[in-house]
Amino acid sequence: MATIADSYHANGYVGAVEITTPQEASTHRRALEEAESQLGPLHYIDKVHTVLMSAWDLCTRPAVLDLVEEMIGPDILLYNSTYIIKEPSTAAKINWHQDLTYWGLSDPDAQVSMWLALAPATAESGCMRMVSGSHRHGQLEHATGSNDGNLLLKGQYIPQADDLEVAAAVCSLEPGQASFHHGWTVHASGPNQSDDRRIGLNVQYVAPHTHVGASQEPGASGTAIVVRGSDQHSYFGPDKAPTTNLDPQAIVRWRELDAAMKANFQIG
Ligand SMILES: O=C(O)CCC(=O)C(=O)O
Repeated sequence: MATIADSYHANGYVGAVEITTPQEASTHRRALEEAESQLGPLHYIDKVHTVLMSAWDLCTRPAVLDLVEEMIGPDILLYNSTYIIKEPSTAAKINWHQDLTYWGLSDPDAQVSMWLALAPATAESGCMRMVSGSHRHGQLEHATGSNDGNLLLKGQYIPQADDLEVAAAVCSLEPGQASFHHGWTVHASGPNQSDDRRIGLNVQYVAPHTHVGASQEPGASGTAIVVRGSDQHSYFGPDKAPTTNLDPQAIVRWRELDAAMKANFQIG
């Protein structure tokens, strides 16, 4: 029987993997919403796992890391985590794109993203759609500056979208379920037409032999945390794991990390 990792390798993504119970997912949603009430909006703020114990717990669960290990190997760095939130009845969407186009990683197979639902992600609420097998065809041409409600940082999108609409599979998730996708997998998501928030915790794992851009200088690839195995390369400098929730010093550092991640965001 095909394993979760077999499906991931064959199709470039795998959906509906149980990570937590629905009850646990709702506890984690409450933790996020309490943090929002203290910090303000957390949508698309990078590296939330460095300040929020809830995010750290979800990113580092042994069951998650077991799957990630089968996808990218035994040494695992936690590179980034962001909440991606679509408010009820809003037009914001995410156009067709490939993540690796703007991360500049040297080995495309050394990275995987987990998208964990903390609220229902359905066709109505704007769950992701994925093009199966698209991870095998490398980089498609992207344009930037789409102004039609695209949430992506530089409004990037793949212009030839009609064929993709036909080919894509809807990847709906119950709270507590996750999808995993490869950095070349073409994906998009529509607006939230439901009356609940659509909330996902989007997490990036990389293997330490990959680096951002050409430089192999220690720390030149940004920062990350070893969450399994070891790092023999040090392309990424160390992030700090949180020890308490919303520690004031960690928050100062996190704001800087978020700004640095956004400044290094690439396209092309
Ligand atoms: O949250 C979404 O709808 C899309 C997320 C996405 O594009 C990604 O995880 O790369």
